[in-house]
Amino acid sequence: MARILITSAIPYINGIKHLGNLVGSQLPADLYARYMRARGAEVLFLCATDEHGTPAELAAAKAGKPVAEYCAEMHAVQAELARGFRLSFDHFGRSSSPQNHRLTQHFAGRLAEAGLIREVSEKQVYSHADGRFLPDRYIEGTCPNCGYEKARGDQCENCTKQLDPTDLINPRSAISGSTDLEVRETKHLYLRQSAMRDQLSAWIDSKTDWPILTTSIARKWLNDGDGLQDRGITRDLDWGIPVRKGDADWPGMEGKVFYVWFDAPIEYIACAAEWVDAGKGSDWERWWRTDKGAEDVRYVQFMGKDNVPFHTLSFPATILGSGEPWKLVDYIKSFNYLNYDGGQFSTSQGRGVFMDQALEILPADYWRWWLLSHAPETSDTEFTWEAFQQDVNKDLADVLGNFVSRITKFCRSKFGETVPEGGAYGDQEQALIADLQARLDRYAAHMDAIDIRKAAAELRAIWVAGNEYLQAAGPWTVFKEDPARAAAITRFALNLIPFYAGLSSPFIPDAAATMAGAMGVDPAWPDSAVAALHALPPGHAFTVPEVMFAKIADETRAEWQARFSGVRS
Ligand code: B3M
Ligand code: ZN
Repeated sequence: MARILITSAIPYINGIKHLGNLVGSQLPADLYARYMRARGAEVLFLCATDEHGTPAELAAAKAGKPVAEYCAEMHAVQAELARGFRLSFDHFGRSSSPQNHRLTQHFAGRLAEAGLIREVSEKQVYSHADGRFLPDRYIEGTCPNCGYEKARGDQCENCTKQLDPTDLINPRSAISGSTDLEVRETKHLYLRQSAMRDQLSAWIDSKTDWPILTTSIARKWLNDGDGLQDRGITRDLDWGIPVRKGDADWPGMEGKVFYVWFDAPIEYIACAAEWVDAGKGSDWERWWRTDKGAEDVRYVQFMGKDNVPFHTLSFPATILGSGEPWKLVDYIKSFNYLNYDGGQFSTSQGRGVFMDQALEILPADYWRWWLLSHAPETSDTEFTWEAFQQDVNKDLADVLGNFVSRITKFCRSKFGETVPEGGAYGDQEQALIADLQARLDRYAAHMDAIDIRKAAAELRAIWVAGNEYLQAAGPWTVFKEDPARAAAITRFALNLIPFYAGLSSPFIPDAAATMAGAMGVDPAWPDSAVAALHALPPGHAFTVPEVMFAKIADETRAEWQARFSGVRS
């Protein structure tokens, strides 16, 4: 049995994710996890909240809460939304977990022993009023280049010039506004990624089957400018994983924490340990250690393109540098951006539709279907309300929902709520079986390759084929002349419902459960089209399901469009 480890990029804790975030990692990861389980693979699907860093501290301060409390609350909120979208994580962990503390400190210790860490003295801005060092982007002042008064310490938004905080005229803290700042000397740890350049480069070169989007970003960072830069992995913050060398203190690093991007990917591993400690599994090392059973695991990661450098270079540098037999990723599926109605989704500006809002107005399946069938795989794509309304109404209501409703209602009225007997399948049915078998094979091939839009297009075509069959066979007309033949058509069409449920389940799990439930079966992946279409015997009882998908009316669409046109308050 195939064993597949699947991780989604772990969402930041500071706020609810928008639909662009969702379609860029968690949702496609869930699609793949559901598909692989349906195909009989043993799957471990992990995600977590990414809880460290300045943004988490600031969001907690804004909410007027201690940061640990804020993170615990927001974790619960995100977990609930994940359930709402039917994200089938085996565990939804937390990067602030004790397991991640231990593992992160362990990796740092191993890297130090391997000579891959160097200490660097830096000058950094300290704010007396805030009682803390300020990251570059939390210092504001006047741009020396263009005079813009709200330039950030890392870059001027107005003229795009890259800046150092000390370049700013009249610098102040972006947190408190205080100008009582001082440049202080501070010591940090750097991971010597540059020493691993050849090893990483060879590893990336060996990944000939990866999406171009993934490898092109990795190569750009490997080869740009001076090549792979060493990277600071510690910060002067209160909230985070204390800098330690395994179990031991790290002299000179007291009071410092690891950089959020150092510990966040390690949470992929820690999350498996959390899964075991939560009593959901018995052995996490057989997923993560190639000396303990993970050598035959296929590990697939999902993420937005902005996260690719950290997963193709930094995290592999941590793993390889440890010198221990940890599992490296086998395949990285990355995504471009989903834009929103003529602009970008933006968390900081509250622009677009956020996960909680989406579930307030429609059930998960509508969003899952539209987002996945428009996944930004080869280029950025755009969400518009018109496209959403049109596609959902057509694919889900007119094609799939209508098919299920029409045939179950027709059967109920003419033959009752059991699969009718009599009549024989003929050329029309043979032709459809052949067509569906070819489509089933193509659909499975696209899903295996994680070609999501192509898979969605094939699934849609499978739904359409059933609808066209029913239209052409016309049991309602045939019934008048030849009730036995009408019974055969009806039986065949009813058999399409569990077939559709099995195939559709990774995309629209709730509707699939409704379809299968109405037919008195569990959604299951079909062995073949011909077997599936003979599965429900005459006499098998069924029920007419409730309306599966309501159409979105023009007025409703306009209302939503207006409601979400501005900025979230
Ligand atoms: N939290 C960024 C993001 O949500 C970051 C991903 C971490 S993956 C280890 O886009
Ligand atoms: Zn400027």
